Amino acid sequence: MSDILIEIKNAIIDGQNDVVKEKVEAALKQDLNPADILNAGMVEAMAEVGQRFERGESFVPEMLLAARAMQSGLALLRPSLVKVDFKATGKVAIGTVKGDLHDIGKNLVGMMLEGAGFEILDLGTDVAPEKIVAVVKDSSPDIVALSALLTTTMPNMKATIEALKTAGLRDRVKVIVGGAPVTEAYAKQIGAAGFSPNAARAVHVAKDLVG
Ligand code: B12
Repeated sequence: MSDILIEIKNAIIDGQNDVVKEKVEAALKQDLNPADILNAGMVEAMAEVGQRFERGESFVPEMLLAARAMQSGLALLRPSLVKVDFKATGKVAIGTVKGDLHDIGKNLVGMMLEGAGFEILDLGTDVAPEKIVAVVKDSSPDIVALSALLTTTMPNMKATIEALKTAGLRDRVKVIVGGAPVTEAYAKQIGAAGFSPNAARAVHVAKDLVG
């Protein structure tokens, strides 16, 4: 892995906002592939931060600083990731489920879908099933994309699908799900139309559903 990617990864882990910005800018100037900067540098860093948290070597403040540094880097990568290819059309309402505040993965999926030509309605984090029902009624998205990073909030994906059923809207929209603890098997079990373990594949899943 190139030195600059290692530097980006370490700066995110250490929550060094300014260093991340400087290094991501430098990497882009060196014409490094934005997908490599994202995956090898940035996403890897968040995985490492999670492992340290799990081992009791770092705590919520460190995760927050790393998340802030990650978001700064992502903002700089955004223009390269969102070069719109107008082939796909469709509207995606995306949000992190109720009780869950993790939004980095959701934002990335939103950016990649936007880059693939989808119109994105970003509902933010901690989105209750009733809110999704209201959005499907009022804005008629083709796809609802739900993110969850906690095993305790994953059941709110199921609750959202149930709420859509109860409101008689289940057939009007395709629900796709993702997030670190979510699996293909879980997606099937709750009746979701699609799942992806990452943002790049989420684009293919979404395109297949509207195609
Ligand atoms: C950063 C972080 C935080 C930050 C979040 C900041 C933010 N703005 O998002 C803060 C500090 C707020 C935080 C808080 C907490 N966190 Co936290 N956090 C993380 C961490 C380190 C990184 C998450 C991340 O951004 N990953 C990078 C992104 C790019 O990856 P991703 O989210 O998985 O997304 C990718 C895919 O999953 C997929 N995807 C994601 N969403 C979607 C949606 C769709 C539709 C599709 C198709 C695909 C898809 O595509 C994405 C891009 O490739 C993870 C560790 C980890 N390994 O996940 C822990 C982690 C998720 N957190 C954890 C915990 C326990 C907590 C807290 C409960 C801690 C506490 N005691 O307070 C709180 C809960 C707060 C809440 N109510 O939500 C645990 C969860 C354990 C579990 N099994 O439930 C983890 C796994 C850490 C650990 N190893 O223990 N956290």
